[in-house]
Amino acid sequence: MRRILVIGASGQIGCELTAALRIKFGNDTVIAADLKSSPGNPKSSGPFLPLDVLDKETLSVQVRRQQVGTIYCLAAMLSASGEQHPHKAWQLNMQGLLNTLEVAREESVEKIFWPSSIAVFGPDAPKMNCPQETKLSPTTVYGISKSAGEDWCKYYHDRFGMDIRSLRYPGLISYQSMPGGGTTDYAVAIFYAALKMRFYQCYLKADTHLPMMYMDDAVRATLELMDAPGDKISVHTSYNISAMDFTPREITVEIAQHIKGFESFYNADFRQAIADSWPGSVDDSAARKDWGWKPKFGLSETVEAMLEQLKHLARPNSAIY
Ligand code: NAD
Ligand code: AKB
Repeated sequence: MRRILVIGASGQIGCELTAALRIKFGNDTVIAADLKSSPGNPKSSGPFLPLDVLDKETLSVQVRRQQVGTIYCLAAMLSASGEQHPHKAWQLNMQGLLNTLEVAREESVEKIFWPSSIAVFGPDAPKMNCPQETKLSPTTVYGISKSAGEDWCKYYHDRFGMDIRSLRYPGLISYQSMPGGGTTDYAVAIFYAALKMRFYQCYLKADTHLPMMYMDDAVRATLELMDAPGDKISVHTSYNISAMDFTPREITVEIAQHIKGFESFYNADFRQAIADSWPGSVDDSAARKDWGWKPKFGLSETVEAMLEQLKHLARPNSAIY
């Protein structure tokens, strides 16, 4: 079997996706690559390659030398950091993808996964149940790079017949590593604040509705999409996928069911405008129809799972029930 290369393997998704791929295909088959290595996770022990996705020559040499047949290209700068460093975000998000696509074409890589985001949608898209096909018009550099990236993926598929698959992830909620510079990061930070301090200072307004997903569902969706027979894939830009959608007020109420007295305070910053430009929920019927997507975690299951995994952070006198 040709090997699997995960670029951006030390990030929020990368560390969990790499672990899941190693369980499925074996440790030595899956090469984790990143600028930096991740803190040791016994499940994710296996080869690590220091790699800059912007260095096309080295990427090319490694894909050939390591006999790579599948690439997961996760390296990117997310929405909030992207607005602080627009040119750096564009360079990493676009050139990183183009290097991956071009090396994959030159080295006959069989399959590529590249994540898009709900950030492809802008204020002109429907706010609720946002359809697969609609006017995108993103207003952030991150969203523009994801929208252009989707078109590049379709171009390489249409022109060169390459097998490239993609999901428009919503905000992802996980406990193994902290999220890196997104607008939806509050939905992770809130658990740490709830357990350690019993209050959370939120940078979004209380009624900001956004689509979200628990990491177990996101990893499973990725593996299921990559396993689907090629003739089931009808979307060659990127699939909408959905699991739950909620506001900061709603997740606060849900967490307070488990942590007595927990409350959030709201002080919106520049990330409010980013969140306001995105839909509150998306329609994932194409993913459900084409390759059988079905989420397992809603808001209450996610809150229970996160609190169970992070309960060691709770203050000794905290009442978690
Ligand atoms: P992250 O910021 O946690 O991880 C990105 C990783 O890429 C980091 O480990 C970083 O060191 C690495 N990286 C940065 N520059 C690199 C370079 N030049 N070469 C190699 N590696 C480099 O991001 P994440 O949350 O894990 O997101 C992964 C992908 O999923 C991104 O493309 C992101 O746009 C997409 N996505 C994430 C979410 C989410 O909520 N986490 C939602 C939608 C889409
Ligand atoms: C972000 O907030 O930037 C990411 C995303 C939804 O793409 N979590």
